[in-house]
Amino acid sequence: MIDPRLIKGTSINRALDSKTSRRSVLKLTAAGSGLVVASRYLTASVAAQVPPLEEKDTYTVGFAQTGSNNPWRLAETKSMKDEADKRGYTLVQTDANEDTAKQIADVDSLIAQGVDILIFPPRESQALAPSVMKAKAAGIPVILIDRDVDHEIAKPGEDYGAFVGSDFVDQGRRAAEWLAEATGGEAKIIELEGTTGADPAIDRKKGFDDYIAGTFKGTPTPEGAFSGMEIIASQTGDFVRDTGREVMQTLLQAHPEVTAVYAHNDEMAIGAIAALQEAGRKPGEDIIVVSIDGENAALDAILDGTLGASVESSPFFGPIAFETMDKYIAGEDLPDWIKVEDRFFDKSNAAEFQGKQF
Ligand code: GYE
Repeated sequence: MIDPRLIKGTSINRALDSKTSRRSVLKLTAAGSGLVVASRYLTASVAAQVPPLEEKDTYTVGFAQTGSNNPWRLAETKSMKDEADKRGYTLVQTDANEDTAKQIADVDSLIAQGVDILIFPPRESQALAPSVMKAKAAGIPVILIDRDVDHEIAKPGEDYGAFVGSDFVDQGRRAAEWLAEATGGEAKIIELEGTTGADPAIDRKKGFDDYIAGTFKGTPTPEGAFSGMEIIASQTGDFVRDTGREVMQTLLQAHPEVTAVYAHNDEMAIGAIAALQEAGRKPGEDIIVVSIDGENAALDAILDGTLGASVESSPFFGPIAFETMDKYIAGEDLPDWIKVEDRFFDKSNAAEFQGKQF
């Protein structure tokens, strides 16, 4: 089934009188007869559409990063900075130190500074949605990258330009599919979840759990339910290596019968592998581990046999984020979701990518 978010194309000028685009409004303005049109457009329907962004030589882009505590975050920040530098744009960066309240305050301060546009990953999908609405109210366009907000509170195409990111539900499904194959459909699984309330944690859990239960995105899978695969415990490790390790230590004591681990990111998987080894268990042999991200350390772990596979989740958002911004400026129709395609790493190809990731 096609995700409805993909088919529902949206126009950033949606609220303009049917076929009138912002471009034509600007042209009319230039011709000296646009004021009436422009003001009608503002008064009649400003609430239903995202703010326009004028064409300029350079821009100040607000980038509110969630933190810098793992290689994925550092790679994402570098990718944004490199692309901004390449274009001669100013990137105003903030770092929330993985504190949601701080990220909300950071976005407030970027709005107060009057940046031209905000491009950022909302740490939690509900908590950061009001920040998107605040930016809109201040006339500052928003493009979300990497993580999305709750569409009940803020809507792509209406409140923000678009979401640019991976299909997290599908990442979860791919991890489950690999694990089902690797374990012959027999596994007692400990699941280490990402940050509670974060879009990738919610969807990676959904894709994995649903696939094992025999459904995917609400549709029964041809494979059906895997009755021999059981999630014996599922707890957050906050996407952090040390937390993954600590949570694994605790869960291992309560569930020594574990035979598989699904971690929502590589960092937690690496932490879990350390905990298993400290407890005298053999990850890769008596416990099969699968995770998501495709970072260099994960490729190393695949090659040393402790990690089974990692579904890629690319952090390299700079080029695609700024391309999306170009389209936004040009007044092009943007889909609600600009999907990033991800690869898959296991022992068949890990050597080829070793050291080339992040
Ligand atoms: O998997 C993880 C990071 O939001 C997709 O967040 C991202 C996730 C990524 O902390 O490593």
